[in-house]
Amino acid sequence: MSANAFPPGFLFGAATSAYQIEGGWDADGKGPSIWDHFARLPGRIQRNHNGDVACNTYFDFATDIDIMRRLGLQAYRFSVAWARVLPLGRGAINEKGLDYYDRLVDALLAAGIKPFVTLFHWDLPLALQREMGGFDSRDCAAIFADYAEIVGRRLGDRVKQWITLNEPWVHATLGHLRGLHAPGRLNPWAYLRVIHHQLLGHGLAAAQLKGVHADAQVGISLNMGPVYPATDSEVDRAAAGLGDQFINRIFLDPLFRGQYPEPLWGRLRAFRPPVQPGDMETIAHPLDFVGINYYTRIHVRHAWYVPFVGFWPNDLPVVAGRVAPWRKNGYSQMGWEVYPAGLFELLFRMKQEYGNPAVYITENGAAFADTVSDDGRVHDPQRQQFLEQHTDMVSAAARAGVNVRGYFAWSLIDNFEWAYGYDKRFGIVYVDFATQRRIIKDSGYWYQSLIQGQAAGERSGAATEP
Ligand code: IFM
Repeated sequence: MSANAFPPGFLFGAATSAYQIEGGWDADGKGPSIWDHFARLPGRIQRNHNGDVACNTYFDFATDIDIMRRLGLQAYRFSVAWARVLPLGRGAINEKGLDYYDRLVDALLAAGIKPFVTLFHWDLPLALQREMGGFDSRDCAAIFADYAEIVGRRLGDRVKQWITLNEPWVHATLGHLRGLHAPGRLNPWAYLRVIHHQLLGHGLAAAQLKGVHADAQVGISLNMGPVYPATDSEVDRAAAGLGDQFINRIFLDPLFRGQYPEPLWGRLRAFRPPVQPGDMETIAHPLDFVGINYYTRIHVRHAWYVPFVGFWPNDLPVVAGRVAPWRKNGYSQMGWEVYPAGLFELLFRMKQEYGNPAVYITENGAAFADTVSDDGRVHDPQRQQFLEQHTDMVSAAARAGVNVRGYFAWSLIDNFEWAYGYDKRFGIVYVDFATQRRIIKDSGYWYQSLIQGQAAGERSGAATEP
């Protein structure tokens, strides 16, 4: 493989999720989700935005597929709104909801774009939250797997790549521990239950998906970030180890090693859910691929006052009287440090510590304050540079022997950025939310040229050279 090339068959795509783009929140029999409810609570979302209309893709996906085709995307990752398929989360199926995804998949395939389907990207049917506390209840795992099977039966003849859960850490942490996301709970006792039950749901769903289509490739998307100590002190280094377990290994270890990471798991014994015989085997059933969602790295410091874990993220600009060295790097509009080397580090770690599984970067991108210029274009040099630097790291990781198979920019289009509403734009395509007009940003054109160059290299055989 030559420098800055990617392995043969490497896929370039872009990603979205249902609540963030679809709109049509109650169209054609869809049931309410926890996000439909949460976003209506005053003050929960910046400027009280919500996903009722979003990018209107429930009513028009053709426009975006046309854009994907122009960009040369080879794959598109989207999520299914559980409550569109099962308005109450279980029981009666809403055929019109399934029809929508059926049409979407057909249109993607007709455009030569491979669908990657996520089954749960946080928009749990509200009925399941009300009846059982959602994933706080063990029952939700089996209910999720049944829903996965229903979608698998309908789409699995054409969809081969499945992602059970998107960022289960975020759903547990922001949704059940910190109350910043739906369902808005602040309950430390629910936290590990929600993690364990999501993992169990993942394992059960993987088995059921493969049960209906033996050739289904099933993975999971995890938000990951390397964790660094704020200083070189022993206590901060120990804090970083715990931070890594809290953010990364809490999912990686059960999935790849069949056990929760120590010493974190022991420290949290007061909060642990009952783990039943067979659970860890179900969770650790071999994955076909793992999805990494990468945005930034994390610094932590020892914090004696934080019970049980004893660490806290360090976002102070000054450490021990000096400007923290990592403050020298750029930041996105989210306040997240731009740190491309972290992506290489995570990828290489998958090779070194977790047996070199197939990996897709299922999300990577950045929000910047985009505007439409007088020339009608959206010039977003910072996002373009972000994508260049990160895709370079992916290429470098592939050259270092990491089994990386594809890269999805987050996001295809500007969309509803959860608690931040529509003010944070991650798209490589700009959306004018008043008119639903799309404008391909400069970063989108740059991505198009990367893909074209790679495809040309593959045709001439360059990408397969050692
Ligand atoms: O928009 C989100 C996405 O839904 C999940 N991963 C992170 C993105 C940016 O915050």
